[in-house]
Amino acid sequence: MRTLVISDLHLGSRLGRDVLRRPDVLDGLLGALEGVDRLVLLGDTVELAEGRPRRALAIAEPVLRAIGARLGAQRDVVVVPGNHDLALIRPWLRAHGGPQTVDARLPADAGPTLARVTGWLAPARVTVRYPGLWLADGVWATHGHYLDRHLLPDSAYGVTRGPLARRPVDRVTPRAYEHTRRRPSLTRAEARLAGVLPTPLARMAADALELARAASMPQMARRRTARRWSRLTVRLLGVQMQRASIPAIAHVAQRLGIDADHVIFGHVHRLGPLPGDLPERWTGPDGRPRIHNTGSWVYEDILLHHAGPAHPYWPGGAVVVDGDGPPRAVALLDHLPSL
Ligand SMILES: [Mn+2]
Repeated sequence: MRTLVISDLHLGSRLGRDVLRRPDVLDGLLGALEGVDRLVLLGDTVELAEGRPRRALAIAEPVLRAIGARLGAQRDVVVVPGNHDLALIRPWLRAHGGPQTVDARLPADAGPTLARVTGWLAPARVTVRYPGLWLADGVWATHGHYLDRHLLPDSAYGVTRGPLARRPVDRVTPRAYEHTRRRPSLTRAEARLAGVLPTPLARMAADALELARAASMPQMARRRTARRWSRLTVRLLGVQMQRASIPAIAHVAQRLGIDADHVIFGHVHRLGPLPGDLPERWTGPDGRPRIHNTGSWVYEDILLHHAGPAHPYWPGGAVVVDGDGPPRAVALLDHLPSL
């Protein structure tokens, strides 16, 4: 059983950084489905947080139809919403008060927009899971936006009062991470900026948020790629948020009571671990679980800054889960020298 996990397609994003709308990039993904039994879309598949869902869905439709057609009726695709496409399952979340388990299975028509998206993926066999799913024994995958709750001061989320305020050893259900109404949310701030600012300012805001996300992930060993990063990027990386995302996602898994050897997430758009990454930085406390990131399918100017592949922020990342071996990060678009 071979599973290919991709995330953060952000199809239909206002700034057009979603590379899968390009035919040559889509061909690269379709080619990579050869020999794959199951495709997991691990969140932020469609950009529904920027306040222009009709346009985003119109751009997503042909891409998702092509993926469904290539998979065919004998293969599976799993849709796991993230923070930018949470609108797909909002009717279900409201009706159920949030997921009660870490791998809830939702009906493919749990909301009108979800029904359209899952319909486009036909004839592939579509299932919808949230907030994550077990891909194999000891391998759990989730989009990863729950980690945002551990990046900001707890008081910003009212965490000092709710169930997340209890001692770190206490277990919580995913519902504890869903209840953010009337509280600050990175996603909401991001969406508002992207939706209302004039394009040049929206671009700056998107860049700043990409930098913030990047700053929360480890850098590669300097010799391999760091010198290719812009000086500004390097300076902004590595201060307050550096290396915060991996401990935060490990913390999420611990709070949810997930006993995994491997946790796969997306959300921060940083493919890894790659050769040149320090393995000890890609784990939870005491070396378990090992953490893997799926990268993204968006082109982020400020992070790439004239760099080409191979680069941890080059679009086209994926994680392969295959048999009994550990999950491994793969780059599917390194054959495209420019995007
Ligand atoms: Mn996300």
